[in-house]
Amino acid sequence: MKCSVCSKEAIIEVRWKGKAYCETHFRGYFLGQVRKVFDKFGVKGKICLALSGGKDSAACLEALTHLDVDVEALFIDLGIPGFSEECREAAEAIAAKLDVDLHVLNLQANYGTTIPSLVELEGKKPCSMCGTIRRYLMNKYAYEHGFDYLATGHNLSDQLAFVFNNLANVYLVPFREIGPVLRPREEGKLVGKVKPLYYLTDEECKVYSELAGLPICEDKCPYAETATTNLMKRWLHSLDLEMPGVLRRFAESFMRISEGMERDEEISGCRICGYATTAGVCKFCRLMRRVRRKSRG
Ligand code: Q46
Ligand code: ZN
Ligand code: ZN
Repeated sequence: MKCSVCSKEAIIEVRWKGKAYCETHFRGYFLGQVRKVFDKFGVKGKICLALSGGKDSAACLEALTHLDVDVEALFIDLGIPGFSEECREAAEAIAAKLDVDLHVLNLQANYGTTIPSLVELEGKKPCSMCGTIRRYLMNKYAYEHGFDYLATGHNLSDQLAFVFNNLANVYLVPFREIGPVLRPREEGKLVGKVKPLYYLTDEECKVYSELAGLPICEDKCPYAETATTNLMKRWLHSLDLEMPGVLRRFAESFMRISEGMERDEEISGCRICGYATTAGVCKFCRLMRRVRRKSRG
């Protein structure tokens, strides 16, 4: 297989474009797709990138260092034995290699709990609590430290797996978050959100992070297998092999549907912490309240 631009040996096929690329031209394509999100949606200002230590957020941070943006990274230590330490070391090594400032937030130190102790207390699915906690803490950190946008390493495959997972549960509220950019909303102290890898697949992100030689954490979270989104991802990737480009077309269709949905549900400040909620007290504060009650006895 030859590169469609320079006819050197290609390292990857980008099937939706019907093109193959060598290392240099693949990097150019990848950065072009990232730049497209910023240019198309006019995302500017100070960016806080949620760095997990995994391939996607690492690739995302590396790509952002090539753009004209002011970026810093944030790592959240969830207290998952073994896994969190490995991820934290990787995040530190990645940030050092890319010369980006890294901030670390520790769930145990700040809130006296960890994901395993929440799982024990609540007996609920770890990933949904983990998602609530990470979304809440990332937004709060970015808001309090004057960032304009919070960037996450969600790629096209993640995005679609998330939507199909919600469709499978007849849960349509997050549909309106399908696009690559969400504007800030002051009424719930919500910073803007940007997904720079929105147009890129899992495989493209993996290849990019390998080419960049980033010291990522390859360990899997011990709870990962409980996430049904992984099943969705496997299904989507097998579909994409048979129907090149179908992932991008799904994303495009979902974006159009979401544009037609009633926008901007009522958001107010949580009665306890002041951050966004549609229910008086936000999910994070409700979870912490239950944890305190249960820990007391
Ligand atoms: S860290 Fe958290 Fe993931 Fe672990 S508990 Fe689930 S959501 S799998 S990306
Ligand atoms: Zn080439
Ligand atoms: Zn709250």
